[in-house]
Parts: sequence; C-alpha cells; structure tokens
Amino acid sequence: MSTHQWRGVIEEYRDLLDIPAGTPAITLGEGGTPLVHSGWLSDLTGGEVWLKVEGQNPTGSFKDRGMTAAVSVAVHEGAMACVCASTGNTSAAMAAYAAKAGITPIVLVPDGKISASKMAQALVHGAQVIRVRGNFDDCLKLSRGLAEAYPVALVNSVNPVRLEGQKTAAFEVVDRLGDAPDFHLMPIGNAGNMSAYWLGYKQYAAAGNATKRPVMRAFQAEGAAPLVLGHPVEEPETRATAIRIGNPASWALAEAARDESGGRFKALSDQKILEAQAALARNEGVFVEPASAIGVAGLFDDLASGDSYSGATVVITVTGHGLKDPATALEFFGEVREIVVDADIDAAAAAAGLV
Ligand code: AN7
Repeated sequence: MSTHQWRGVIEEYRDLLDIPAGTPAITLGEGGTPLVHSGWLSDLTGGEVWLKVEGQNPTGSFKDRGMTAAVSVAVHEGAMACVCASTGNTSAAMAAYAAKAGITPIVLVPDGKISASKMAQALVHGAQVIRVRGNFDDCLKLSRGLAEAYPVALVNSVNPVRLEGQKTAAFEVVDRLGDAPDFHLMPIGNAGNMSAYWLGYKQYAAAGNATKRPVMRAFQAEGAAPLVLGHPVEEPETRATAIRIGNPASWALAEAARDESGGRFKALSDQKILEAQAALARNEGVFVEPASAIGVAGLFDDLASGDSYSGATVVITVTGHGLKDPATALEFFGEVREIVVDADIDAAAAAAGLV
C-alpha cells in the first residue's frame, strides 16, 4: 500500500500558477492544510463553519505558500540573496526557504515588536536579522530600497509571485468543499493574503471549478485598522503583532476584493481578539496566534451586531500557529490555570479540584 505524499503547492497546482515555465520547486511540503469542521461555531451560527488551519504549514503560518513561489522564482532568475520586511511570519518563512535554496536571507523587523519564536526561526535558519527602529511600514520601505539598489530579490507580497503561491489556499478550500463557501472570514494586515484568496476564488470560478465566489470579510485590530479608517495609521499598535501594520502594500487589491465580493473590513479590540483565541483553543482544540484568531472574533462580533450566517457555508482562515507567540498567550491566560504544589497526591488532587 502506498500513501499519497503531498508535493507542495507548486507541484500540486503548477498549471494554475502564473510563474515562469520550468521554475524548479523549492518546497518544504507546504499547503494541503486541514480544513477542520467546527461543530461549535456551526451550532452557534446555524451554518456550516470550517477552519482553514494554516498553522500546519512547515514554518507555522500561511506565509509558506507564497514563499515557496517567491523563492523558487527568485532562484530560477539567479538570485543569491533575498530580502523582506516582516512582523515575523514572513521572515520565518523566507529564512527557511532561503536555507533550503542555499541563498542568503536578509530580514528587516521592527525592533522589539516581533515574537521571540518568530525571531528564533529567522535566526536559526541563518538569516541576517536587522532590527529597525521603526514599524513594519518603515521596514517595508527599507526592503524595497535595498532590492532596488542591490542584487537582492524582494520577496514581500508586493512581489506578485507571492500572491500566486498564496492563492492555492482558495483552491484547496474549493477542492475540499466541492464549491466555494458563501463567506470567507480572515485577518488582514499587509493585505496580500486576502488579495490572493480573491485571485484564487475568481480563477476557480472562471474555470468552472466553483459555481460562486464567497463574500470576503476581513478584520483588523482597532489600533492598526487603516483599511477600516480609509487612511494609513502612523503608529499602529496591537497585541496581535503579526498585523501591526499601518499602511498595507496591497491596499488597492484588498479594496477590490472587498468591493467585487460584496464584502467588508471591520476593526476589533485586542480584548476580543484574545478572547476568541482562548475560546477557539478551549472549544475546538485549535491553538492559533492572536492575529489568527481575529476571523473567529469577527464572527462573534458579526453575530452580536445582528448579522446572520444561518444556513451559510463559512470558511475562516486561521493564519498562524499558537506556538508562534506563547508569551502573549501566557500573559493573558496562564496564571488562571497554573498552580504550584509539592510532589504530593493530596496536594495535586486538591489543586485539580478533585476533592
Ligand atoms: C499570522 O509576517 O505581514 O494581510 O510580515 O503573520 O497577508 O499581511 C504577517 C501577516 C495574518 C496578515 N495573520 O496577512 C509578516 C506579515 C498572521 C500574519 C497576517 C499576517 P496579510
């Protein structure tokens, strides 16, 4: 008996991706992530709610889909080094794929504002990490500037090849459900992922693989909500550091996705984001990082404000693994559960509430 080995998103979907013919796939086996049915959220909504669990990718976030494409094409075109700005996940992914490709990864991150786990990933994979006194938006300006002036490939999502890789998540959703969902909920930061899903859904519908396209609803943190406000935010702030972005690069594409799909952007408080993170972990067994919980927080908020998902098929992308940011999780929820006792059965039983 043989098992099917998933080949990564380039080989699984090569004919559907706009990348140069003959691009060799530099892959870590990304994609093919689980679409987990949520009985809990389905009961709450009266619909069918599914979670696209992107934390199951090789470096723990959805960024691997775009990065396999961007690094593969960069190498195909002769790059010896690549550069990105990042709130953490892009740099983790880039460092891993660059290591696999044998090229030099250069990472620009906002000093003090990325989680230790993501920093460790970039460093352990051998990236030159440059901590910038500034925010993500400043880092992106530097990243673009370096790529213009020096022989390094820019692999932020302003590189359209990134979106080609990332759109495969929409293909997987449709392949699994047999059609596009009615609604797709997700976080939005630099806006590449929503733009890419929309590309994928449109492409599949045009090819006859889906009968419809979903309504796209994307969520930002209140302190970093440029798309909701309609103007850039100078000093974005949120505990969901992955989406601490004030001037998204794919602004126009995301607005087009919103408008063409009849969707919308909405801002949510950090408190709601962190409560959704805990609720998802406790009710569904899915541990995601704070930014990744915002689609679930958005579903709750929509229901509270009277929106209905009854009878609808809903997909929520949870973008990154909970282990990406244990510090924030422990700070908010750890003390409640942790009790220290001596190595004694009675003390342990009392602490566990068994007596
Ligand atoms: C977990 O890593 O921008 O709207 O530099 O890490 O496509 O930017 C991360 C973004 C959502 C937002 N969830 O996606 C970076 C970076 C997680 C993320 C987003 C990010 P985009």
